[in-house]
Amino acid sequence: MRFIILLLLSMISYGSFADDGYRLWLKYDRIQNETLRKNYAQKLASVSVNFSDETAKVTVSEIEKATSGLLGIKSKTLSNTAQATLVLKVGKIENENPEAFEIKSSKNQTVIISNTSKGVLYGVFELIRRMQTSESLENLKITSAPKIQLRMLNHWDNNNGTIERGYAGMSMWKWYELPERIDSRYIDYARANASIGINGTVLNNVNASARFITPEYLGKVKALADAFRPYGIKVFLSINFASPKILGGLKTADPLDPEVKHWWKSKADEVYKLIPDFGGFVVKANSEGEPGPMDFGRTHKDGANMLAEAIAPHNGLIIWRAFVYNFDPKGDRFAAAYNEFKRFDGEFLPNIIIQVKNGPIDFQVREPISPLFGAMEKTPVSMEFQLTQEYLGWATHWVYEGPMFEEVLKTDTHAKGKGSTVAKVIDGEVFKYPITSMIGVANTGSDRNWTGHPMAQANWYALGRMAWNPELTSEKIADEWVKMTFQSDSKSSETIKKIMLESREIYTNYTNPLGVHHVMGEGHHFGPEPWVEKAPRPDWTALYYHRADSIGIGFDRTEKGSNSLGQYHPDLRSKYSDINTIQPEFLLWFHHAPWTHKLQNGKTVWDEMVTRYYEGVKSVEKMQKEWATMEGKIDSETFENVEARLKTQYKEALWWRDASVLYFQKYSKMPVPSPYQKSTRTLEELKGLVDVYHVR
Ligand code: BDP
Repeated sequence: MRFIILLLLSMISYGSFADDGYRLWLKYDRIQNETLRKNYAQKLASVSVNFSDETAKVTVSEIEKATSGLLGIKSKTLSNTAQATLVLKVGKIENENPEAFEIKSSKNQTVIISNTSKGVLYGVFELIRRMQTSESLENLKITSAPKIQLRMLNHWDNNNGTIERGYAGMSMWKWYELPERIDSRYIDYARANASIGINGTVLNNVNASARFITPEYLGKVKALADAFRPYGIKVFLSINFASPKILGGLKTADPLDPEVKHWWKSKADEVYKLIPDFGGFVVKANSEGEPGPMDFGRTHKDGANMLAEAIAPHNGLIIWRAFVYNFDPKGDRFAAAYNEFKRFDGEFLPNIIIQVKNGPIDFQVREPISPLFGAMEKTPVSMEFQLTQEYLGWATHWVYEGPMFEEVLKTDTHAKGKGSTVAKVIDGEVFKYPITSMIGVANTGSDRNWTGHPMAQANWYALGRMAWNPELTSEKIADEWVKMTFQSDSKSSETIKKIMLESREIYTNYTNPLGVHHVMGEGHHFGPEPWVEKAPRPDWTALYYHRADSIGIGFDRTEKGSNSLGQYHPDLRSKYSDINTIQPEFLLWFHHAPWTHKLQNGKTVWDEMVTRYYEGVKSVEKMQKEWATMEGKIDSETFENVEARLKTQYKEALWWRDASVLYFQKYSKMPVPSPYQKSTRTLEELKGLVDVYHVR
């Protein structure tokens, strides 16, 4: 008996409840504060809905889930609008954006109204978020409209169930079960996306198998499109440019060939016959070995325009990726995308958007912005961020990407004078783009908690929130996410938020200090391999980027070097061009700095680099200590999961630090400054760790 009482008592504390993370930020556990709960319960006691499409059903079902979970009540559905405490209404509102909504509340009634049912669904999620984050529902007068039209995830999923650069299990799409079986996970995926305003999903890898547009697969894609539609989510597919050859048996895939054009037109017709609201095609062409128009002596413009023409009668979109770089021994990969696309500005058809990775190289933990933002005045460019942590420690490093997104979005391109931030370029304000989009390369997989590292859910959340409003701060987003995900006491929430906000800089310090970049393991992209000097292509080595020698380190992109800096507007360029005034975080992106060069804090480049590597590792220890205080404050399963991953992160941070310092020391020939101690491991030992960790 005594044992049972003790057991029950211990279960009352948060710590004994296991939570597998499946519910993401839509946790809906009972709100502990009774006054608040009662107040909300009054406001959600009854609901009336004036529309009856499939979105209405899922909207009401979401309210039911939230109220029964958060409040412990079952809202009554009333047909009498005057009596309902919550009114959901499709009707005309001032803001013409079809996804905009208003929430207005008086003492006895809260009204959520939008031009479309989808907008109402977004409004409902906003209301639920307010309850989850303990905000008042009194006297609301909210109008919210997304600043970016297309807010999407791109899954790099293959038809065989693997995920390119996926670290959370296998693909969620069970192609072999589709179209007959709709896994309930698809619905929860759609709910989660809708809750943060994501309205598009690219189902497959940009390195695309042509199979996805065969009749067999299109039937499966249709089943997913049907499942997502009530949640306002459109599906897109990545296509293989050589499909007319691979599937159609044509001799060529030349975009100017009449038969090829015809093939794509009928393919587009076939797709839209099945899925009338299909979003469009994403194309990775002539990049990293993928086929493209250049295989036939044509250009990106020719390829994109041909497809755009094929899909235009159906209002489809071509999302053409700017991630292209051909190795030029005298060139600089940094400059490749700009060189390829800037010259065609204004020559792309109106249903084309050029999708640009945030930085000029490839999803490094810190990159300056791609010079294409601010350069394309007549062709819309969109933002591609990477949620899956390919270069950010896979699933064992805790990196909240919000601050990185924010840093990029706030960067001023100066394209149309001061204040032409990347956010304002991609939301269309600066150049009046007719189409706008932000995409995140998804970090989801079949793992029960979706993202492998429980904290990586926050990156998915942040992408959606920032795509809705690119001016939201990463701090505000972290605050929401923590409150919704953990429903923890305020002190614990603050601790988690603090770790999140520091985590990206910490990772940067022990992996890529002062703007070192592309020094990760070759091919698999895990752990340090600054010593890679040979690879299938020189611009896949680390040496190409860090250029360490007896004099110094870093890539000179000033006029004296590759002059890639010249691709920025002069006012942005001047932020980076002077080695004495550049922000140290970007130093080695733009300068080959002598090891002995003094930074503004008086330290040499070498000493500062080493300091950052060592302080980075120390910060992981601090993260561990701070996390330890969460024991018993949040559910035990998440607590233990993160605790264990932090141990691995610490081990790997030490690896990064020691390998990098020992390797670069071969060039600097300078001692590890006190109080830091030189590693007792040898460089050879550290090089071998990649096999110990089984990552290749
Ligand atoms: C690189 C990845 C590669 C992707 C490529 C892309 O290593 O797997 O296919 O990006 O974005 O970073 O196309």
